[in-house]
Amino acid sequence: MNKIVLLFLVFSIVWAVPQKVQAALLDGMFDGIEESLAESLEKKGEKLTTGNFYTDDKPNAHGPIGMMGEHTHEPGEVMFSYRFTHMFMEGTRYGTNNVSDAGVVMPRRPAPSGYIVVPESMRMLMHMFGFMYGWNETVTLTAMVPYLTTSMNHRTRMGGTFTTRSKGIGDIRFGSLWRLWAVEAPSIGAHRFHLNVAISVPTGDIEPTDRTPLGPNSRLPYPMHLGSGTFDLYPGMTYGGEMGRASWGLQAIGTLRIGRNSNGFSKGNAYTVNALGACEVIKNLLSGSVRLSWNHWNAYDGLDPNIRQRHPRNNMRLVQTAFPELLSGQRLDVLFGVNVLFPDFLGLENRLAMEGGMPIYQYLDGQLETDSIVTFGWQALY
Ligand SMILES: [Cu+2]
Repeated sequence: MNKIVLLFLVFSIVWAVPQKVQAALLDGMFDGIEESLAESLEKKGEKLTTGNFYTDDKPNAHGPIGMMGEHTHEPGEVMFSYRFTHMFMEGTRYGTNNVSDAGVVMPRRPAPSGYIVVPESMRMLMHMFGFMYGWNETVTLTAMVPYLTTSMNHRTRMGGTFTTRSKGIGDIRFGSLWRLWAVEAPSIGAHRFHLNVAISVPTGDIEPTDRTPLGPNSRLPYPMHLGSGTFDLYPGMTYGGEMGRASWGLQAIGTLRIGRNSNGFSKGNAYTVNALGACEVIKNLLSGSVRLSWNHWNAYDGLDPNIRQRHPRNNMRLVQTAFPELLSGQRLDVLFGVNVLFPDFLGLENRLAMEGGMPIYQYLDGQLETDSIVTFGWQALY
């Protein structure tokens, strides 16, 4: 019951509260800055434009496809998108060091060693269906539905191997983007700011099961879960700049868990900071991008008592992924992307994009390290 009330509240804030405001939220807040800017531009014979969030016919008018909520829409615009993401993890990392599989299962003390099983690699595939709608001059509404497929390969101390799998719908996310402020002129380029507000609903499975050496229906450890089990808030802020063929951007988004889930734990809070630069390589057709993505996530609070940590007979520690206090980390990814904008077809603007990269810095507490992330995407605008 509480969850229904909470859900209603959040929907009101994220989706319903947006009134018919016909301007960027902070219009008029920076009159002083705008006036002095306009004055100095006038001396160069230029005119300052405020409140324009629209970029015409540019492949880099949208950010790299691996990013979310980096662009807003004009009133009445509808966009559907499909993304396919492949993430590959291999090898265990303690701090910034790699530890061999043999090192993880070595029966010596203290940690990092002494597990019965070591995960060798993990693959995560995600299909993400997205929807965006420009409600008015200020607010763009968003919705995202992910479908996940994961698999993890393990090796036991005795040398045996086994694979566990989980798949299903993830946590559905509803959000809104609020235009704050925008200025532009030929010599200073365009500078746009918007607010990101989103909430996810715990639709993803936090009790996936599969066959393991413990039995045919063992509850799988935390990295195989398809959702967080909690309602999560994603507050953030995005800045986008543009001048000639170049564009750039900065975005910070937090992940805040509300309470604990039905199994008595919560994933850690997290935040992401993205910095990107892009260039229109072929006019109105193709752009390239480079993005740095900093990710920081805290360890879990609490644990699921039905996820076995120790062997029922000899009480030895089973596997690192069953210890949620070790699931924190930091990662800096570098990603290269391409956006292609197709000419209008049947009134639809179609875009194809790809982005891929790898971490250049990674700090983990004895967990599988990420090796590569690749995203393909299609966006159709009406
Ligand atoms: Cu869009």
